[in-house]
Amino acid sequence: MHTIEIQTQAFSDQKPGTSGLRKKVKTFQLEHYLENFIQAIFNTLGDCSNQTLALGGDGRYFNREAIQIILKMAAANGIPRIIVGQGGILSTPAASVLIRKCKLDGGIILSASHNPGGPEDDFGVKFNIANGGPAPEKFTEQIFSHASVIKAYKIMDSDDIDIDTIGEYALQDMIVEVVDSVADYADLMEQLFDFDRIKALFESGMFTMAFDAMHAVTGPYAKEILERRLGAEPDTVMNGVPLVDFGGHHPDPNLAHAKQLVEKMNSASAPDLGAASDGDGDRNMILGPGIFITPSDSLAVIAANAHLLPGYASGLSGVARSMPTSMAVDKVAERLGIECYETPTGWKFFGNLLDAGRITMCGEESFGTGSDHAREKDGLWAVLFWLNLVAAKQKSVETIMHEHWQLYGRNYYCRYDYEAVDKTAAEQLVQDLRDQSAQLAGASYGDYRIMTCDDFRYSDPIDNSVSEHQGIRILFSNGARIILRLSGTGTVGATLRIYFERYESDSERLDRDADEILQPLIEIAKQITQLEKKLDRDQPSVIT
Ligand code: G16
Repeated sequence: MHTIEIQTQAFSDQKPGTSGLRKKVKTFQLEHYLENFIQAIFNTLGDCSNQTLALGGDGRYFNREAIQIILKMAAANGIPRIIVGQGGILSTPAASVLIRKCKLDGGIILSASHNPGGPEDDFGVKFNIANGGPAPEKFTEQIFSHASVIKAYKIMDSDDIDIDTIGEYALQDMIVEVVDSVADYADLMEQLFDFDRIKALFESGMFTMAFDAMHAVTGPYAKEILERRLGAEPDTVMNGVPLVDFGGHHPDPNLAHAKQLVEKMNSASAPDLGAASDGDGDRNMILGPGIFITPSDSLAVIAANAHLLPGYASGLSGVARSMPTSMAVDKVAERLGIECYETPTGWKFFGNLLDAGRITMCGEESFGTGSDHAREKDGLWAVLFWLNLVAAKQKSVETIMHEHWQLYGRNYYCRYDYEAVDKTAAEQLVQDLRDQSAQLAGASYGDYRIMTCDDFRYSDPIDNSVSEHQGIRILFSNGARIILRLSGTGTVGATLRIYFERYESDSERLDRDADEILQPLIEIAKQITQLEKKLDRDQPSVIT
């Protein structure tokens, strides 16, 4: 067993996006590709001899091979200790919890999140820092700089490590500790929520739920927490066995991809609560019989009711949402008299606010909700929150949502995604809009008058770093919004996301069809951007 130094050449496309580096598996399998990026992470860390790390992934195709390569490279780079989830499995929130609990210096998480898996599909690598959260932009920019000039990487010439058996192993001078992937995370959930109350709800025989793990990483977590610790029926967890290709499905918990669950929730025998999580367990979708709770509404409900749950009984210091997320949570913050921060898309932007104690909860329209218990969004946490809420209020999901709208008004909301469109055309469309923004202010479209049109710029209140070009905002005088931005997580061409929002406070108009309410805004967006012509698409790929 010895260290070898391999000569390599830089790849020009290793710039991390919204959440790490995501590429096709075939790209990661190119000779030196994964190794270059991992070495760039180690080079960014600098002196590795005092860096203890977590390592794990969502179990998708290439996870196990990548883990072995990373372990051998970590040992060769002088990392003294690395904690690996058993079988190479760690959900993204569980990795965040592990880094925080064991006071590690960071972690490497292998996941392309909700993107499909398998030999023809996606893989990803991201680095989380000591607070348990995604590395901030200045760190990922350094990774990219190192990756762009890399000439060599170090790796051990050694046998694979047994990552399936809990215990400690030596790889040259490095200790590899293989730990239970679920236990620490499940223990933390037990501290945050009233498990006795939830257990009583299940035991009452009056309540059932369905949780769709989508053959992704949350299967074992959900089985342990929902079925074993909380006593839910044994078949509560659907698709609970993680598969390397997620059973050929797209592990994205939304109305388009969690079809089986959606059908169940719209059937006559629907359970009382339906929920799903994604590939790496950080996203969530909440449903009641016949009702879909938008992620933005879910964040608002969670913030409004946090004081009812043990982990949050002392109230919230503040809340935050990403800019395209609906402004429903702003209304809650206003009533609670707490600050509501508006950040760019990307969980990494919440890290500083959470670390500084400015916020307790945060969320995004992209099916992400979380709190200061971790530094990642957390799918099962959100599901447990809703379960605990139903148990505490003894009310249905639908009633909780309707009562919320009655009190705060309703932010009708939806998102159109145009996936895998021509990258140059999509970038040009956004640029055209930027160029047009001054003329758009003051323009009227039927009842809608544009107040301002700008390109969102975020100045972090903690470290004063500035992030430019975070999405075009078209803001109307009646409070409605159209937001356009290019996704930072796709792997083919570009994905244009358009977000539509309109607030309604008239109690007679809270139960309308969102499509109908938002249709005028959708038409305005098409007219202003000429997207159908410019992108050669007459329909979005996904509507959420
Ligand atoms: C990641 C980020 C989220 C972001 C989402 C969508 O989620 O962690 O903060 O909202 O991507 O980003 P984009 O709109 O740029 O595609 P995940 O669940 O994919 O890791």
